Amino acid sequence: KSMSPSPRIFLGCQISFYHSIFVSFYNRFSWKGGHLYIFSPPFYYNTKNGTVKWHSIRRQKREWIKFAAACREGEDNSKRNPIAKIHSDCAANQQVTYRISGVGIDQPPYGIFVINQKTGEINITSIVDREVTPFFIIYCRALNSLGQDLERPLELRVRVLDINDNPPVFSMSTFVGQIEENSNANTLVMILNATDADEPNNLNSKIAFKIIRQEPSDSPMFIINRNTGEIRTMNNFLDREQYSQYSLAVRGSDRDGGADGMSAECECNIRILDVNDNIPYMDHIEENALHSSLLQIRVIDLDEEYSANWVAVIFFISGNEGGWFDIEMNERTNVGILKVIKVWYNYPKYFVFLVFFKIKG
Ligand SMILES: [Ca+2]
Ligand SMILES: [Ca+2]
Ligand SMILES: [Ca+2]
Ligand SMILES: [Ca+2]
Repeated sequence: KSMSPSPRIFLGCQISFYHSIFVSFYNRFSWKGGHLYIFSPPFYYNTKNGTVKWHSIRRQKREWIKFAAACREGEDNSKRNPIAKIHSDCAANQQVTYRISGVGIDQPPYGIFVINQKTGEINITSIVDREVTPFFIIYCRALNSLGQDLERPLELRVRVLDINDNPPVFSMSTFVGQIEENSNANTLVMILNATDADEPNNLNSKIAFKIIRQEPSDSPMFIINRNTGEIRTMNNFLDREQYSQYSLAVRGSDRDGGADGMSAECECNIRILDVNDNIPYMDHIEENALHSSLLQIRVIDLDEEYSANWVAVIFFISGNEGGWFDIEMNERTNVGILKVIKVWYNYPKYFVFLVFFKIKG
Protein backbone atom coordinates (compact mmCIF):
# COMPACT_ATOMS: atom_id res chain seq x y z
CA LYS A 1 0.00 0.00 0.00
CA SER A 2 1.69 3.16 -1.16
CA MET A 3 1.29 6.26 0.90
CA SER A 4 4.08 8.16 -0.78
CA PRO A 5 3.54 11.89 -1.03
CA SER A 6 4.00 12.00 -4.80
CA PRO A 7 0.32 11.35 -5.76
CA ARG A 8 -0.90 13.91 -3.28
CA ILE A 9 -3.21 16.61 -4.46
CA PHE A 10 -3.69 19.79 -2.59
CA LEU A 11 -6.09 22.58 -3.18
CA GLY A 12 -5.74 26.12 -2.00
CA CYS A 13 -8.33 28.83 -1.94
CA GLN A 14 -8.13 31.56 -4.51
CA ILE A 15 -11.38 33.34 -4.00
CA SER A 16 -12.16 33.47 -0.33
CA PHE A 17 -10.10 35.95 1.62
CA TYR A 18 -10.91 34.58 4.98
CA HIS A 19 -11.37 30.89 4.69
CA SER A 20 -10.58 28.07 2.39
CA ILE A 21 -11.48 24.48 1.84
CA PHE A 22 -8.49 22.26 1.44
CA VAL A 23 -8.62 18.78 0.17
CA SER A 24 -5.87 16.35 -0.53
CA PHE A 25 -5.78 12.68 -1.10
CA TYR A 26 -3.43 9.82 -1.17
CA ASN A 27 -4.25 7.54 -3.96
CA ARG A 28 -3.76 3.92 -3.14
CA PHE A 29 -2.75 3.32 -6.72
CA SER A 30 -0.47 5.38 -8.81
CA TRP A 31 -1.68 8.82 -9.49
CA LYS A 32 -0.71 8.45 -13.15
CA GLY A 33 -3.19 5.63 -13.37
CA GLY A 34 -5.68 8.34 -12.58
CA HIS A 35 -7.87 6.42 -10.25
CA LEU A 36 -9.46 9.49 -8.86
CA TYR A 37 -9.37 13.00 -10.15
CA ILE A 38 -10.29 16.08 -8.32
CA PHE A 39 -10.41 19.36 -10.06
CA SER A 40 -12.52 22.39 -10.45
CA PRO A 41 -12.08 25.41 -12.70
CA PRO A 42 -10.61 27.70 -10.04
CA PHE A 43 -7.94 25.14 -9.28
CA TYR A 44 -4.60 25.17 -10.85
CA TYR A 45 -4.04 21.67 -12.12
CA ASN A 46 -0.53 20.34 -12.50
CA THR A 47 -0.41 16.88 -14.00
CA LYS A 48 3.36 16.62 -13.83
CA ASN A 49 3.67 16.01 -10.16
CA GLY A 50 0.00 15.28 -9.53
CA THR A 51 -0.58 18.45 -7.61
CA VAL A 52 -3.66 20.61 -7.75
CA LYS A 53 -3.21 24.00 -6.24
CA TRP A 54 -5.75 26.66 -5.48
CA HIS A 55 -3.63 29.77 -5.08
CA SER A 56 -4.42 31.37 -1.82
CA ILE A 57 -3.38 34.47 -0.03
CA ARG A 58 -3.89 32.49 3.11
CA ARG A 59 -1.90 29.51 2.00
CA GLN A 60 -0.12 29.39 5.32
CA LYS A 61 -3.42 28.31 6.86
CA ARG A 62 -3.97 25.36 4.63
CA GLU A 63 -4.70 22.07 6.21
CA TRP A 64 -4.00 18.65 4.87
CA ILE A 65 -6.60 16.00 4.95
CA LYS A 66 -6.08 12.40 4.13
CA PHE A 67 -8.09 11.19 1.23
CA ALA A 68 -8.00 7.54 0.27
CA ALA A 69 -9.94 6.61 -2.78
CA ALA A 70 -10.30 4.17 -5.57
CA CYS A 71 -13.62 3.72 -7.21
CA ARG A 72 -13.95 0.67 -9.40
CA GLU A 73 -17.23 -0.34 -10.95
CA GLY A 74 -18.82 -3.62 -10.01
CA GLU A 75 -17.08 -4.00 -6.68
CA ASP A 76 -17.57 -2.96 -3.09
CA ASN A 77 -15.50 0.17 -2.55
CA SER A 78 -16.75 0.77 1.00
CA LYS A 79 -13.68 -0.83 2.55
CA ARG A 80 -11.80 2.26 1.41
CA ASN A 81 -14.11 4.65 3.24
CA PRO A 82 -13.89 7.46 3.82
CA ILE A 83 -13.01 8.02 0.21
CA ALA A 84 -12.67 11.75 0.83
CA LYS A 85 -12.78 14.31 3.55
CA ILE A 86 -13.38 18.00 3.17
CA HIS A 87 -12.54 20.60 5.74
CA SER A 88 -12.94 24.31 6.17
CA ASP A 89 -10.63 26.42 8.30
CA CYS A 90 -13.75 28.13 9.60
CA ALA A 91 -14.29 25.08 11.79
CA ALA A 92 -11.60 26.54 14.10
CA ASN A 93 -13.93 29.20 15.46
CA GLN A 94 -17.47 28.20 14.55
CA GLN A 95 -19.65 25.23 13.83
CA VAL A 96 -19.47 24.16 10.20
CA THR A 97 -21.99 21.92 8.46
CA TYR A 98 -20.74 20.11 5.38
CA ARG A 99 -23.15 19.31 2.56
CA ILE A 100 -22.75 17.45 -0.70
CA SER A 101 -25.02 17.27 -3.74
CA GLY A 102 -25.05 16.07 -7.30
CA VAL A 103 -25.57 12.92 -9.34
CA GLY A 104 -25.12 9.92 -7.06
CA ILE A 105 -26.15 11.96 -4.05
CA ASP A 106 -29.44 13.81 -4.34
CA GLN A 107 -29.90 13.01 -8.05
CA PRO A 108 -30.25 9.47 -9.48
CA PRO A 109 -28.63 7.13 -8.80
CA TYR A 110 -29.39 8.37 -5.28
CA GLY A 111 -27.29 7.93 -2.19
CA ILE A 112 -24.11 6.48 -3.58
CA PHE A 113 -22.09 9.06 -1.70
CA VAL A 114 -22.96 10.29 1.77
CA ILE A 115 -21.22 12.83 3.96
CA ASN A 116 -20.84 13.16 7.67
CA GLN A 117 -22.06 16.72 8.06
CA LYS A 118 -19.85 17.34 11.07
CA THR A 119 -16.58 15.71 10.09
CA GLY A 120 -16.72 16.20 6.33
CA GLU A 121 -15.98 12.55 5.67
CA ILE A 122 -17.43 11.29 2.39
CA ASN A 123 -18.30 7.60 2.11
CA ILE A 124 -19.28 5.48 -0.84
CA THR A 125 -22.25 3.25 -0.01
CA SER A 126 -22.93 1.09 -3.03
CA ILE A 127 -21.55 -0.55 -6.13
CA VAL A 128 -21.24 1.76 -9.11
CA ASP A 129 -21.58 1.09 -12.83
CA ARG A 130 -19.24 3.04 -15.07
CA GLU A 131 -21.51 2.44 -18.05
CA VAL A 132 -24.26 4.33 -16.21
CA THR A 133 -22.11 7.02 -14.59
CA PRO A 134 -18.52 7.27 -15.86
CA PHE A 135 -17.66 9.86 -13.24
CA PHE A 136 -19.28 11.68 -10.39
CA ILE A 137 -18.97 15.31 -9.50
CA ILE A 138 -19.52 15.85 -5.82
CA TYR A 139 -20.43 19.45 -5.08
CA CYS A 140 -19.23 20.26 -1.58
CA ARG A 141 -20.32 23.16 0.59
CA ALA A 142 -19.41 24.39 4.03
CA LEU A 143 -22.26 26.21 5.77
CA ASN A 144 -22.51 28.24 8.95
CA SER A 145 -25.29 27.86 11.52
CA LEU A 146 -27.52 30.18 9.44
CA GLY A 147 -27.11 27.96 6.39
CA GLN A 148 -24.88 30.47 4.60
CA ASP A 149 -21.91 29.43 2.52
CA LEU A 150 -18.65 29.93 4.27
CA GLU A 151 -16.69 28.84 1.23
CA ARG A 152 -16.95 28.86 -2.48
CA PRO A 153 -18.52 25.50 -3.47
CA LEU A 154 -15.97 22.84 -4.29
CA GLU A 155 -16.18 20.15 -6.94
CA LEU A 156 -14.73 16.73 -6.33
CA ARG A 157 -14.57 14.66 -9.46
CA VAL A 158 -14.56 10.91 -8.93
CA ARG A 159 -13.75 8.84 -11.95
CA VAL A 160 -15.11 5.31 -12.04
CA LEU A 161 -12.60 2.72 -13.19
CA ASP A 162 -13.76 0.47 -15.98
CA ILE A 163 -13.93 -3.29 -15.83
CA ASN A 164 -14.62 -5.43 -18.86
CA ASP A 165 -18.22 -6.30 -18.12
CA ASN A 166 -19.72 -5.78 -21.58
CA PRO A 167 -19.22 -7.97 -24.64
CA PRO A 168 -19.07 -6.46 -28.13
CA VAL A 169 -22.46 -6.14 -29.81
CA PHE A 170 -22.87 -6.27 -33.58
CA SER A 171 -25.33 -3.74 -34.96
CA MET A 172 -27.02 -6.59 -36.89
CA SER A 173 -27.09 -10.33 -36.42
CA THR A 174 -26.84 -10.82 -40.19
CA PHE A 175 -25.08 -8.39 -42.48
CA VAL A 176 -25.79 -8.46 -46.19
CA GLY A 177 -23.35 -7.48 -48.90
CA GLN A 178 -22.72 -7.99 -52.57
CA ILE A 179 -19.78 -7.93 -54.92
CA GLU A 180 -19.30 -8.50 -58.66
CA GLU A 181 -17.61 -11.67 -59.70
CA ASN A 182 -14.04 -11.31 -61.04
CA SER A 183 -13.52 -8.20 -58.88
CA ASN A 184 -9.91 -7.28 -58.20
CA ALA A 185 -8.25 -8.55 -55.06
CA ASN A 186 -8.69 -6.20 -52.06
CA THR A 187 -11.99 -4.74 -53.30
CA LEU A 188 -14.22 -3.53 -50.45
CA VAL A 189 -17.29 -5.73 -50.03
CA MET A 190 -18.84 -4.43 -46.83
CA ILE A 191 -18.08 -2.96 -43.41
CA LEU A 192 -19.26 -4.61 -40.23
CA ASN A 193 -20.19 -2.54 -37.23
CA ALA A 194 -19.99 -3.50 -33.60
CA THR A 195 -19.90 -1.52 -30.37
CA ASP A 196 -18.81 -2.21 -26.84
CA ALA A 197 -20.29 -0.31 -23.93
CA ASP A 198 -17.10 -0.37 -21.88
CA GLU A 199 -14.83 2.65 -21.60
CA PRO A 200 -13.87 4.22 -24.95
CA ASN A 201 -10.16 4.16 -25.84
CA ASN A 202 -9.69 1.30 -23.42
CA LEU A 203 -8.78 -2.28 -24.32
CA ASN A 204 -12.07 -3.29 -22.71
CA SER A 205 -13.88 -1.75 -25.67
CA LYS A 206 -11.26 -2.40 -28.37
CA ILE A 207 -12.81 -4.90 -30.76
CA ALA A 208 -10.80 -7.20 -33.03
CA PHE A 209 -12.66 -8.85 -35.93
CA LYS A 210 -11.92 -12.27 -37.33
CA ILE A 211 -13.54 -14.50 -39.96
CA ILE A 212 -14.03 -17.84 -38.28
CA ARG A 213 -15.99 -19.70 -40.94
CA GLN A 214 -16.78 -19.50 -44.64
CA GLU A 215 -19.40 -21.41 -46.60
CA PRO A 216 -18.66 -22.80 -49.15
CA SER A 217 -15.32 -23.48 -47.56
CA ASP A 218 -13.28 -24.67 -50.58
CA SER A 219 -10.82 -21.82 -50.45
CA PRO A 220 -10.87 -18.59 -48.46
CA MET A 221 -12.15 -15.75 -50.62
CA PHE A 222 -12.43 -12.87 -48.14
CA ILE A 223 -10.26 -11.04 -45.64
CA ILE A 224 -11.38 -8.81 -42.79
CA ASN A 225 -9.53 -5.84 -41.33
CA ARG A 226 -9.31 -6.75 -37.65
CA ASN A 227 -9.59 -3.12 -36.56
CA THR A 228 -12.15 -1.62 -38.93
CA GLY A 229 -14.38 -4.60 -39.75
CA GLU A 230 -13.92 -4.02 -43.51
CA ILE A 231 -14.40 -7.16 -45.56
CA ARG A 232 -12.45 -7.27 -48.81
CA THR A 233 -11.82 -9.79 -51.56
CA MET A 234 -8.74 -11.91 -51.02
CA ASN A 235 -8.19 -12.58 -54.73
CA ASN A 236 -9.87 -12.03 -58.09
CA PHE A 237 -11.27 -15.54 -58.40
CA LEU A 238 -14.88 -14.94 -57.38
CA ASP A 239 -16.98 -16.80 -59.94
CA ARG A 240 -20.74 -16.48 -59.76
CA GLU A 241 -21.10 -19.46 -62.08
CA GLN A 242 -19.38 -21.53 -59.40
CA TYR A 243 -20.84 -20.02 -56.19
CA SER A 244 -23.37 -17.23 -56.29
CA GLN A 245 -23.47 -16.77 -52.51
CA TYR A 246 -21.04 -16.95 -49.60
CA SER A 247 -21.80 -17.00 -45.93
CA LEU A 248 -19.24 -15.88 -43.35
CA ALA A 249 -19.24 -16.19 -39.59
CA VAL A 250 -17.32 -13.30 -38.02
CA ARG A 251 -16.25 -12.98 -34.42
CA GLY A 252 -15.67 -9.67 -32.69
CA SER A 253 -13.62 -9.88 -29.48
CA ASP A 254 -12.88 -7.06 -27.07
CA ARG A 255 -9.50 -6.59 -25.35
CA ASP A 256 -8.29 -6.35 -28.98
CA GLY A 257 -8.79 -10.07 -29.43
CA GLY A 258 -6.91 -10.98 -26.25
CA ALA A 259 -7.54 -14.32 -24.60
CA ASP A 260 -9.18 -12.59 -21.62
CA GLY A 261 -11.74 -10.81 -23.78
CA MET A 262 -15.43 -11.33 -24.44
CA SER A 263 -16.76 -11.94 -27.89
CA ALA A 264 -19.83 -11.98 -30.12
CA GLU A 265 -20.50 -13.46 -33.52
CA CYS A 266 -22.43 -12.37 -36.56
CA GLU A 267 -23.23 -13.76 -39.96
CA CYS A 268 -22.46 -12.14 -43.32
CA ASN A 269 -24.27 -13.12 -46.48
CA ILE A 270 -22.43 -12.02 -49.59
CA ARG A 271 -24.14 -12.23 -52.94
CA ILE A 272 -21.90 -12.58 -55.97
CA LEU A 273 -23.22 -10.41 -58.78
CA ASP A 274 -23.15 -11.62 -62.35
CA VAL A 275 -20.86 -10.21 -64.99
CA ASN A 276 -21.36 -11.13 -68.64
CA ASP A 277 -18.30 -13.31 -68.90
CA ASN A 278 -19.82 -16.28 -70.79
CA ILE A 279 -20.31 -16.37 -74.53
CA PRO A 280 -23.59 -17.91 -75.65
CA TYR A 281 -23.45 -20.96 -77.86
CA MET A 282 -25.88 -23.04 -79.80
CA ASP A 283 -26.88 -26.22 -78.12
CA HIS A 284 -28.53 -27.95 -81.11
CA ILE A 285 -30.80 -27.33 -84.00
CA GLU A 286 -33.89 -29.46 -84.24
CA GLU A 287 -36.20 -29.96 -87.08
CA ASN A 288 -39.64 -28.97 -86.12
CA ALA A 289 -42.81 -30.59 -87.24
CA LEU A 290 -44.85 -27.45 -86.77
CA HIS A 291 -46.43 -26.21 -89.94
CA SER A 292 -44.69 -22.85 -90.26
CA SER A 293 -41.59 -23.55 -88.29
CA LEU A 294 -38.39 -24.88 -89.63
CA LEU A 295 -35.93 -25.06 -86.86
CA GLN A 296 -35.54 -24.67 -83.16
CA ILE A 297 -32.30 -23.10 -82.01
CA ARG A 298 -31.50 -23.58 -78.33
CA VAL A 299 -28.96 -21.13 -76.93
CA ILE A 300 -26.86 -21.93 -73.84
CA ASP A 301 -25.32 -19.18 -71.70
CA LEU A 302 -23.78 -19.85 -68.31
CA ASP A 303 -24.42 -16.35 -66.99
CA GLU A 304 -27.31 -15.55 -64.67
CA GLU A 305 -30.52 -17.05 -66.03
CA TYR A 306 -33.13 -14.59 -67.32
CA SER A 307 -30.72 -11.65 -66.89
CA ALA A 308 -29.53 -9.49 -69.75
CA ASN A 309 -26.26 -11.41 -69.62
CA TRP A 310 -28.18 -14.56 -70.43
CA VAL A 311 -31.01 -13.68 -72.83
CA ALA A 312 -29.79 -14.30 -76.34
CA VAL A 313 -30.48 -12.44 -79.53
CA ILE A 314 -30.09 -14.23 -82.86
CA PHE A 315 -29.73 -12.24 -85.99
CA PHE A 316 -28.99 -13.03 -89.61
CA ILE A 317 -25.65 -12.39 -91.15
CA SER A 318 -26.54 -13.66 -94.58
CA GLY A 319 -28.90 -16.02 -96.41
CA ASN A 320 -32.04 -14.03 -95.66
CA GLU A 321 -31.66 -11.40 -98.33
CA GLY A 322 -35.17 -12.02 -99.56
CA GLY A 323 -36.65 -11.57 -96.09
CA TRP A 324 -38.07 -15.09 -96.13
CA PHE A 325 -37.24 -15.95 -92.55
CA ASP A 326 -37.70 -14.58 -89.11
CA ILE A 327 -36.35 -15.77 -85.79
CA GLU A 328 -38.68 -15.63 -82.84
CA MET A 329 -36.89 -15.78 -79.51
CA ASN A 330 -38.48 -17.07 -76.34
CA GLU A 331 -36.87 -15.07 -73.52
CA ARG A 332 -37.92 -17.61 -70.90
CA THR A 333 -36.22 -20.53 -72.60
CA ASN A 334 -33.56 -18.93 -74.81
CA VAL A 335 -34.95 -21.02 -77.66
CA GLY A 336 -35.30 -19.36 -81.04
CA ILE A 337 -37.60 -20.59 -83.77
CA LEU A 338 -36.61 -19.95 -87.33
CA LYS A 339 -39.83 -19.38 -89.24
CA VAL A 340 -40.76 -18.95 -92.86
CA ILE A 341 -42.69 -15.76 -93.16
CA LYS A 342 -42.79 -15.39 -96.94
CA VAL A 343 -44.06 -18.41 -98.81
CA TRP A 344 -42.36 -19.05 -102.07
CA TYR A 345 -44.48 -21.07 -104.45
CA ASN A 346 -42.14 -21.79 -107.32
CA TYR A 347 -39.33 -23.28 -105.34
CA PRO A 348 -37.57 -26.38 -106.66
CA LYS A 349 -38.22 -29.69 -105.05
CA TYR A 350 -34.91 -29.68 -103.27
CA PHE A 351 -33.57 -26.43 -102.15
CA VAL A 352 -30.94 -25.69 -99.59
CA PHE A 353 -30.99 -22.41 -97.80
CA LEU A 354 -27.73 -21.41 -96.28
CA VAL A 355 -28.62 -19.19 -93.42
CA PHE A 356 -25.88 -17.79 -91.24
CA PHE A 357 -26.66 -16.19 -87.98
CA LYS A 358 -24.94 -14.82 -85.00
CA ILE A 359 -25.90 -15.11 -81.37
CA LYS A 360 -25.51 -12.32 -78.90
CA GLY A 361 -26.10 -12.64 -75.15
CA1 LIG B 1 -16.02 -5.04 -23.34
CA1 LIG C 1 -17.35 -1.61 -17.90
CA1 LIG D 1 -23.40 -14.24 -71.29
CA1 LIG E 1 -21.11 -14.50 -65.27
